[in-house]
Amino acid sequence: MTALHKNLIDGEWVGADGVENINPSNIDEVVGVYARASVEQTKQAIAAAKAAFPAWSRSGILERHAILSKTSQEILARKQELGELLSREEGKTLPEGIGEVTRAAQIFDFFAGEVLRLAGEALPSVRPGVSVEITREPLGVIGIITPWNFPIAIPAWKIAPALAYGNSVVIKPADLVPGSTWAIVDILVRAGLPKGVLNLVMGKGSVVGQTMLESPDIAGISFTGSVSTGKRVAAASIEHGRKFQLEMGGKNPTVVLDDADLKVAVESVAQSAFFSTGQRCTASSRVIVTEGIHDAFVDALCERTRNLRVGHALEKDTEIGPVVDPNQLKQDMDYIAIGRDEGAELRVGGNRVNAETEGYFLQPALFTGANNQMRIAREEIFGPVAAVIKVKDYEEALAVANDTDFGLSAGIVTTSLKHATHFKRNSEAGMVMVNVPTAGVDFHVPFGGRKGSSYGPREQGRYAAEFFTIVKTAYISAG
Ligand code: UN1
Repeated sequence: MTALHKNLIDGEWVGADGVENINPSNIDEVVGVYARASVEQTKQAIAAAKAAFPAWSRSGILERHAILSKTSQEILARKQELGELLSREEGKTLPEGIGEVTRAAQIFDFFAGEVLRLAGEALPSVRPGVSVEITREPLGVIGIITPWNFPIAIPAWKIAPALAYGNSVVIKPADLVPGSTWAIVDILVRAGLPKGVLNLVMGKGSVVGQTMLESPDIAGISFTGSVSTGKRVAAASIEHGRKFQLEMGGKNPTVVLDDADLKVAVESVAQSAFFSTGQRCTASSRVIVTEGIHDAFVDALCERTRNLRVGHALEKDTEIGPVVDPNQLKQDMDYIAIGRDEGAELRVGGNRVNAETEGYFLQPALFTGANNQMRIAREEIFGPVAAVIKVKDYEEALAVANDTDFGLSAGIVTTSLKHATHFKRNSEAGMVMVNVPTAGVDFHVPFGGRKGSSYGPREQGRYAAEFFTIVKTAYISAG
């Protein structure tokens, strides 16, 4: 019997039954059984967070620092075990799983430090004898809704700043991958978090998420997920006059210019397009290549793609783990068929792969001869599928790169300082990558996009304060 992992509501672990969390590398393997919260339980969690907020918002900075720091240390000490759990529930390879767990530890460490650096501004008023103080205060109850593709890093980069700045939290992890979030909630509680400050409500978006959206007691929602759900978060939040922050899709370009170092270009594109099974909103799915390097680059990228080892996430030689579930696999396969119908040439992959265990294995698919009007170049697929688009020169490459509804991350591979500098300034993306992959970001600097990719303040680094706090301006006279 697999033990039931329960929800955490007002300091109590609650739940009588749950659903199985299945390993996409081996669908016969149950990773664990996880409770699903009801509407009533979600309401109780929100009420608990509301009740816990006044005391927590006034807690000492040393208490908050110590809890976040201890959490970071335990996550790091258990990175092998938690990395395996993550790889088993989500399907990314073990090195990617351990890397993501390490990132979560670093994020808690960063925000443990930020607690000690909370500061405001003091300045003179225009009125003699009066001074002005500008401080940041916590918002209240933060609702956190996270996606399945980064089961520990994204919960960490929302929970850590929320708590550091003195907010209480209700978190709903993705129904597909509750295990990693359950583990960090357990660690935070044992690190000394007072009851009610952090509440975990695993379960379905239509039940748990919807109850959160409808609650007048949630002061801010931080969401990462699909564009369609993001729009619902926005509409419901405006209704309640609440703050919201959305990270949604991407259709990230990588531009490869004639003067690129071929090896850097191939590695950068293979990594951006296919690693983590392409299941990153920062993945690059449009590869925009100028004509002078096009054929040599395509030959080298085809070779690299063909040789990518797809298999069980925990196997030593695996480079690309399985797709997360049957729905996502169907979406990937549908888009591969759409690409062919649209007239792009499927040069490598796109077929299901067998392994010793039954899982959702897919050989990364590379299209060439695509154009930017095709659906495979406009819609987010969220799988290991990329399309090469041939262009004449840098100017056309930049125009094609920017011709998209999204604007999260954009890469360029070039040895030209002139073009790199121009691209950095003129790309309509929130993050620009010069000679580095579009995916795989640092934990201490702002993360976020433009256009249809994001809404609201940036996440991560010191910029996280923009969302998780509210500014107060005080005028003080000695009287
Ligand atoms: C990364 O590329 O390192 O869901 C992070 C996503 C992003 C996170 C990407 N929010 O893919």
